[in-house]
Amino acid sequence: MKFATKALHAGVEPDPTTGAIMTPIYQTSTFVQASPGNHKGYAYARGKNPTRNQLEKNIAALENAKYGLCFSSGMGAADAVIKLLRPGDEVITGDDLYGGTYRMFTKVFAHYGIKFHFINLADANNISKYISEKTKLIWVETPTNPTMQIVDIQACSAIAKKHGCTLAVDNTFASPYLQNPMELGADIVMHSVTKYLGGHSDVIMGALCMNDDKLYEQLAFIHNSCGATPGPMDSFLVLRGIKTLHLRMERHCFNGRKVAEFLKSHPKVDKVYWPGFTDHPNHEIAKKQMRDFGGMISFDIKSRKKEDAFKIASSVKVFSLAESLGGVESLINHPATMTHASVPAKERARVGVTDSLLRLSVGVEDIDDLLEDLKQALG
Ligand code: P1T
Repeated sequence: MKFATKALHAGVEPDPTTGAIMTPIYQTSTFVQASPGNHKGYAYARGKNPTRNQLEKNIAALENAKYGLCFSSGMGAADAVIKLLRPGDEVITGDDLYGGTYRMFTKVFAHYGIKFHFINLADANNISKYISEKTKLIWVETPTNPTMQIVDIQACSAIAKKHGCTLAVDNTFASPYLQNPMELGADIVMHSVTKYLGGHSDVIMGALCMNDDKLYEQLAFIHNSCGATPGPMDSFLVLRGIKTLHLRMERHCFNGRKVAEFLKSHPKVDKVYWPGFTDHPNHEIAKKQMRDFGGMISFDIKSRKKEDAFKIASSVKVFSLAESLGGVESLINHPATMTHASVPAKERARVGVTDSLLRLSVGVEDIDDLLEDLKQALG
């Protein structure tokens, strides 16, 4: 089945009792048993819920994976992966990550005796300098949030396999429409479903996909035991959102390119971070592992003044100033004070997350209105 067909149909069956074409919202916490243990495959909804199960199958199909698990947030999904580790284990990850992921690694799991190395993964060879027998996990975000670095998934997978450690890829920025990390050798694909998969800024959710039976069993155990599972209404909304993922992504990519080109030629804009530019340092890798370049763009302004960045962020009329991304509506974000505020200023500066950096999630509105809006906001 091709992507567009899978988006609509994979894992989704008409309701067996009524034939309803839309997956019912099984708004129930528990399921009646004829005698103890004698049930129809569903006992308690933290463990299994039919609406959620259809969504899990659907997302797994989009990532060409055997298994999918949905969580109550992207962070809930990432949390489950780190819970595979033990005190003394080490993780190699990028130095440009979503601020919340960085916060969870440094402020929660570092206290459990897990060591995180935050390194520049734009050159995967850097991993060799930090890898040891203690390394159990390589955690990659690509494209990265917010500086749109591209990490070579295949190169990371070769290193992970050689050293017997797990490779997890946060595929949130690309979505399964643009990139399928399992096909490039990842063991786990993670999503903030909140973003492109949900697509309508109305749900917080996460997901993990994997092929390995043992890894699935371990993660499903953590999923049920720790309980960060989403409700059926949210699962329904995401199933509905995914039906147009391919259509939305086409427009995100089209609009993203136009906005990136506009910003690049604007006299007040200095640097534009977007992997579709031929002069992006890892453009060739992006071309190899992604189908297109998406609608996420960051840019720095020539004045390098925080006040000027704030003025732009507050002057937009079609774009909205808000955290998050991947929804149909265009958003602008000031990473240093919003999404990446928990990353220390020194660390932020090292990767280019300056006080004058702005990030755009380019939505699916008419491109003329988006360009007009940016033009007037930039002044
Ligand atoms: O918000 P949540 O669903 O828990 O997902 C966390 C997350 C994980 N990974 C990446 C790459 C992300 O971008 C996010 C969430 N990011 C934002 C809210 C943001 O505006 O960047």
